[in-house]
Amino acid sequence: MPRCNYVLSFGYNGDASAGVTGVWRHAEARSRGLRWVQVEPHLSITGAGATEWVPVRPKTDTAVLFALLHAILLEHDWRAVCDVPFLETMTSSPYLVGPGGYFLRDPETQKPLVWDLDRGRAVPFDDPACARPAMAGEYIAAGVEAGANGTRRSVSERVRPAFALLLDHVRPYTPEWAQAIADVPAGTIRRLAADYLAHATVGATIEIDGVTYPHRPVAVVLGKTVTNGWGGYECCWARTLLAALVGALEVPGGILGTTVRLNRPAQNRLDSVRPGPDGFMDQPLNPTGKDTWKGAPHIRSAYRTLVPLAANSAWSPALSPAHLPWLFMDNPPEHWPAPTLPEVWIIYRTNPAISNWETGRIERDLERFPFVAAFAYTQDETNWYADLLLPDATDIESLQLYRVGGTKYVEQYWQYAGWALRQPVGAPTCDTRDLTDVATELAARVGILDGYLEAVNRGSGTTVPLRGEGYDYALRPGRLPAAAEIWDRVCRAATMSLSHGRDERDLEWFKRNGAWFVPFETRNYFLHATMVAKGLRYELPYQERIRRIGEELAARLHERGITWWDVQLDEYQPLPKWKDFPEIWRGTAAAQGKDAREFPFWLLTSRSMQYSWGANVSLPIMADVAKNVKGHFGVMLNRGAARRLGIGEGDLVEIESPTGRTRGRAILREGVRPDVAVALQQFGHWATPFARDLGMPSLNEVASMDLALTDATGSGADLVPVAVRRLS
Ligand SMILES: Nc1nc2c(c(=O)[nH]1)N[C@H]1C(S)=C(S)[C@@H](COP(=O)(O)OP(=O)(O)OC[C@H]3O[C@@H](n4cnc5c(=O)[nH]c(N)nc54)[C@H](O)[C@@H]3O)O[C@H]1N2
Ligand SMILES: Nc1nc2c(c(=O)[nH]1)N[C@H]1C(S)=C(S)[C@@H](COP(=O)(O)OP(=O)(O)OC[C@H]3O[C@@H](n4cnc5c(=O)[nH]c(N)nc54)[C@H](O)[C@@H]3O)O[C@H]1N2
Ligand SMILES: [Mo]
Repeated sequence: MPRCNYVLSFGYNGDASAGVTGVWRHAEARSRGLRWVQVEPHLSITGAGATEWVPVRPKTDTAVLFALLHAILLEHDWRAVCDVPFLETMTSSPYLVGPGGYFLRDPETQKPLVWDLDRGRAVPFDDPACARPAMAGEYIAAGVEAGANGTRRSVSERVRPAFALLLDHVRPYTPEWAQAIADVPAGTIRRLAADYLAHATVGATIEIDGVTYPHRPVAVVLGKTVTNGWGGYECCWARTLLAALVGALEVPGGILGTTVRLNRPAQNRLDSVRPGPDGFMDQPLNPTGKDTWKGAPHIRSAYRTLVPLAANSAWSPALSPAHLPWLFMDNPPEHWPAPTLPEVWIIYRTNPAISNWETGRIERDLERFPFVAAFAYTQDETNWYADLLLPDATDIESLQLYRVGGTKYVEQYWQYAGWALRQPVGAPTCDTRDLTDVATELAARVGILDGYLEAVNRGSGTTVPLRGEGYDYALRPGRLPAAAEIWDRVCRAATMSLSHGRDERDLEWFKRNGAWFVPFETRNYFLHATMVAKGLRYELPYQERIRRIGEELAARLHERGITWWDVQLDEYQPLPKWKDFPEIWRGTAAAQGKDAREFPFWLLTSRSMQYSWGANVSLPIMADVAKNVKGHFGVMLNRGAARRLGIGEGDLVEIESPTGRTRGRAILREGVRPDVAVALQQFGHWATPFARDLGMPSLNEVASMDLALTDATGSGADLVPVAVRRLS
């Protein structure tokens, strides 16, 4: 955002969801002339501040993105408008693809081959003498294709560069085709493509901290209903490719990542750039080989078994299909471990009985759990089912040192990085304990204290290893350290590691000063220079590995007789295709023996700046602020559509899906598509004080938990086909 001039946002609602930093950055950028196009079915807070609102049909973003690719690649002269040197040297574009759909490789070195136009023959991708690799055309070349499960196949026939396959791939996706699907005029799509290219300034450079970078001030950003569920993979591929086409990946002005979540080391993006196979930046996927696949789920959400893309870091469980265990509780699928009830279920700072889909099912299962313990500061819908309620020491009653600065969060981009302390601001109001003390004592009582202390020494839960070069604050085995002692050691290790041994700050220092920083150079924002220095490429546009792991995962699952993940397996395509994504959600009706035409609206959700998930819904002051912002507290409907249904402002309406019902007051607006209804955040509380009196509808009461709505990455999306009617 500090350097971007043109944003195409598909449902990214950053003026509500990106915190005060995001709002401030957007405002600063607009005042220096940033253009922001919001493609989204309703006019969100972010759309309201944008240059233009494009009201797209829900779950059809893939079509618009594919048509943008079509317009750029086939209606413009791609050699003139794209960043061809970037595509040639930093992507898989020139890699030759054989008839089997795998890269053509040198039989000896196994390196992927490119076609050298000057020498008229295939050479390894990293041949320094190859100045002009072919991007288009068809060539006769010999080599091997390395397929799934170690298969090798010799090839001596027509092969094509990946980029040529891309050109063919997007040919059917014309703006007119997209218009019919997404309800976005073909002319608009063409104009957006041209504006995107005009703002990309391909060829321009900028100097930052003495380093010369490409300057590509354009970005395509995606919101969570677009990146999640069916269509998410296709949208992520298309938007990253749109960046790659103009060289706007990880350069000033373009798309940048935030904290590393899957690749190690987790705290340093530049160091996480490492060589992987075939000249690409490493991206470790969960193995799918016959001897390496994790056939027995090690965790109920089974991400190492079903989702190679989720990798295996501390963050991976958060990306995993966490609804599957709930879904399988009653109807376990074939050839899968029999479901068991958790003997003890401990819940802390989450409220699945409100925030998960199909909340009724969650509650039925909670009733069956033999023992539920909840840390809580107020009653809520999940801890209603607890056998044991433990008063929690909340954020202002307990200790934690946490990372701040750098590029840690979306749109943060600080010139400093460091640590801040959260600490008690007064005496506890009741008999509470710091969760760190609870964890330590639990570890001791179940007999794993030393293992627990060693995990803390390694940095588990804090991200700070307590041993490092020139310091050792490790906890010794056999003794129960108090929370303050643990955090004192974390404070010292955190400051010593970030200052390379120059500064040691203890807990007392942090209690007095609050936070501690070192400079964070702007060049640390961008991976580009590191990618160039290490000679690495992005695995785009052709994702050979996706095809291979898809075939391998299919083989592994089928060897076990598992066929219920077959639809998900279809998604492993090296160049993803359009599927009728909205139809997947409409299919819920038929599965329930109902007619999809009875549910002509889409119920969507959107973030409210005033609410943090459901964490502060019990605070009257938040409602007091929120009621001044459009959308609180009811269901937003298009004014004309409401009139046709006889619904007036403030009328009580019922929202019905094939699987459930919810109700709320109508809020009429022009800024909602006529086929859309919007209910902010996750509400529908019945136990949480104050929130239970707000009368907000709940999307999760009408959403269904369903394998058919789960994509290959194990995710679903917060949207439901519904009927809307007035209640008398
Ligand atoms: N204030 C506040 N900030 C938050 C949070 C919070 O609870 N409160 N939660 C945080 C978390 S955990 C998350 S995941 C992020 C989410 O942040 P965002 O991804 O920005 O998410 P939302 O506002 O939930 O959804 C964005 C928009 O998606 C649109 N939408 C729905 N369906 C479609 C579709 O098919 N296509 C398109 N183009 N748009 C669609 C809706 O109109 C909605 O306005 O926010 C984070 N920030
Ligand atoms: N309808 C709908 N559903 C959604 C979404 C949506 O946009 N729409 N978004 C989805 C997304 S992206 C996410 S990330 C999830 C988030 O959903 P959850 O992770 O379930 O988050 P919250 O609803 O905030 O639940 C937090 C609970 O912790 C309690 N709590 C708050 N502070 C404290 C504290 O200090 N100590 C203790 N012990 N408890 C505390 C609150 O009372 C609240 O009940 O929701 C998902 N569900
Ligand atoms: Mo989220």
